Amino acid sequence: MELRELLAQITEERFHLTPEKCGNRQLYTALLALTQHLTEKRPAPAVARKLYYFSAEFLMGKLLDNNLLALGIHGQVKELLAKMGKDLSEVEDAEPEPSLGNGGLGRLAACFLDSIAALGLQGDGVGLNYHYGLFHQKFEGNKQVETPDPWMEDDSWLIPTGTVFTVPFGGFELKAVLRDIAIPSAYCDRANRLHLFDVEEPAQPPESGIDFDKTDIAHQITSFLYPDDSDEEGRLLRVYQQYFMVSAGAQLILKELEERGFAPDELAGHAVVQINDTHPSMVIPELIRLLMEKGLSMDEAIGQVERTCAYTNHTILAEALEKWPLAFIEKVAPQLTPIIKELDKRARKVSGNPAVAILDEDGLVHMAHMDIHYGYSVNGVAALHTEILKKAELKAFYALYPEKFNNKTNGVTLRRWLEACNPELTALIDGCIGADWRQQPEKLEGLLAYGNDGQVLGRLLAVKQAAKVRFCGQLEAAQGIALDPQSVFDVQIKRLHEYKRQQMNALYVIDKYLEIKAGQTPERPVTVIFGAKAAPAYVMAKHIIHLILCLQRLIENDPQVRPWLRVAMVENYNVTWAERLIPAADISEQISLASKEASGTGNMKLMANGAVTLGTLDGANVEIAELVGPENIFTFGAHSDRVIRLYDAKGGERYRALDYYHTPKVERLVDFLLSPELLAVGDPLALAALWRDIKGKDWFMALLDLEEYIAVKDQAVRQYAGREAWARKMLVNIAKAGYFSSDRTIRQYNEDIWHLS
Ligand code: 26V
Repeated sequence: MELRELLAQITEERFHLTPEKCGNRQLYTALLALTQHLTEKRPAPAVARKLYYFSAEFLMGKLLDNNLLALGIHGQVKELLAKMGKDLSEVEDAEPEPSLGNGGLGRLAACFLDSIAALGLQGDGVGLNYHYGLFHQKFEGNKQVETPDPWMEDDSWLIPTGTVFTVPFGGFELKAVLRDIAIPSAYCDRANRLHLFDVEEPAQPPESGIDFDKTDIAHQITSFLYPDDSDEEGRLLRVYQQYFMVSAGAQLILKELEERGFAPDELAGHAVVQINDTHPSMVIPELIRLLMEKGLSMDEAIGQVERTCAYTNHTILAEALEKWPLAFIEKVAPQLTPIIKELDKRARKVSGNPAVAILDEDGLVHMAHMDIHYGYSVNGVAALHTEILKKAELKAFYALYPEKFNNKTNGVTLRRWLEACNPELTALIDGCIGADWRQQPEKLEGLLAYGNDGQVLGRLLAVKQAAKVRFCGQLEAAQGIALDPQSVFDVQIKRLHEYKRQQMNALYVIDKYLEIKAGQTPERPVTVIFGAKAAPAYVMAKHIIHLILCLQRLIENDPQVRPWLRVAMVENYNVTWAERLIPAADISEQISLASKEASGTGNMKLMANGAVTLGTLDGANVEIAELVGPENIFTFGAHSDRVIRLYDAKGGERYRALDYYHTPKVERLVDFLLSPELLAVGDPLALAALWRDIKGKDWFMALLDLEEYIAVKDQAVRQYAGREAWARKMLVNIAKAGYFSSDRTIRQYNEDIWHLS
């Protein structure tokens, strides 16, 4: 049937209307149904070994646009709607964004599902169906306020499966109901699935805010992603969530193994489990338990599982490496405690070093340690990150199991992060080098031939300018802030965390503010744009948001400064906002304290859209710098080895914030937090707490790199004025972004770890 007829049939059945008479919302649900119908017919890829990608987060973003592209009908649908006087992008505005993730780890999982399907590999995601997501962010009184983010509607991408598993908790059981989201392949007539587990009777959203009864496990377990863990009830709830996810997921794996005609002792030959950070680590003891229930001995069960599971580390921040009290696991899933004790006993036979034990003397279970002993692969997510794991954080493990360690530098799907979010740039690229780069992203390097082509460089600048103008319209409609599209768009979009150093960027803003007040204007007007959510219990992160919003307010009210310097913080930053903002960015802020950012993936998306990186030599920035060369990136700051030495208690040189504070420039910038101007718009207690912390502690060393950061950023803004030379930098960045396609990353996972076909 023709698309037009199919659409007409759906709108007639649902609304008794022709598509022409439908509103955008009705058209959205009709196109959702049409897409689901076409995807349903696609079989899963058939290969010997099937991947299960376990993750607490899948930050999928809206799916209509992506799925229309994958089905190859995006152009047709757009045209069809245009003939009816409708605009596909307005129809897409009606789609809610699934709120199933927090940051890079969750978005990486979504890019990976897209690439796994694109490459025709058989691999499904396994996670939880959170009803109210992380949270919806609002700004009130220059502060972040959290509310639930209910994204599920009657018409949604979730497909009921009828599959239900029983998850046995200490003292009670819960049914885990499975719903799927289809992941159609962009290049073959196949589809994979994201499996999301839910309870039978989910709770209603909280009346106000995001507080709820954290002891009501039966109804609340799938309410929120990362419920507040600042109290014991919250931490227990996280363990309940994790066990719910992995027990149901492990049961699914064994059910599918049986359906495919294999015996439990053939698990490792036919399934691989990728453990995305430590949230799913209990899948290891749970699979062992279930295999023993099916008749395997402990030795056999462990043997299968250690050839099935592989672990990816996404962070070296000590506070983010999960350690759960064994007593929590005893309460949540008592059937796992004897298995974990046995795993610990066996690990202690491999090494007597207490640093690699699973259970420590405080009764804490080190989840990553369990993954490393009982998985066959351990990978970091950028070259530098993997080296730091081997040399520092996981040194003792690397000595034990050098063959398990490998690097898989992250990537992003250029289908969403270039083709879909920036059709104008895509058209320009296609016009220069053809369309082959979609499946062979390294072919983007063909753009390098246009480095001296004034016409192409001019068009590149025009495409960027148009994206900036478009973004200004979107921001004004949402938040009533009208930005100047002629200014330099300096963009920092990522989770709010002290190690990412949004506070250092705020200190740059203060520096420019004071200069302009003193009559010294920058080469070009600059707009510093932020997007970030702070974890609800992370007090210092919330203070930093407060500082940024106060600076935004202060400058908006100042007619002397406003023409030269603006600050804009996007409310409820999410995938949809990223898709609007990334095409519009001139400068990509990647300024984490060297050694702390495992990889970063926003850095990759921004370079692919022609933003020039201003960054430290951290995470994947190192690889970006090597690829684009020193003329096409602005780097600054202490190197990772020095930073690691500064943290080392035994080292000679220790970092003391006060030493860096006591320079005439830095002191003035930091003390501005307590200036009458800022106190007039801000909360004195919050600003004073932040001031005290930066001056007296500054754990992530913003002051260490501050002066060099300001100098290099000034230089970037000056260079921006030389438009053609800047356009050449943009071009080189786009040309070199092919390496950061997640298709490349997934090929490497498959070749080195998964061996799916
Ligand atoms: C952190 C937090 C912070 C407080 C709220 C709860 C919570 C839960 C998990 C985590 C760990 C976050 C791990 C993570 O997102 N890592 C990021 O992974 C990206 C993909 O590999 C990588 O690009 C980023 O550098 C890394 O920070």
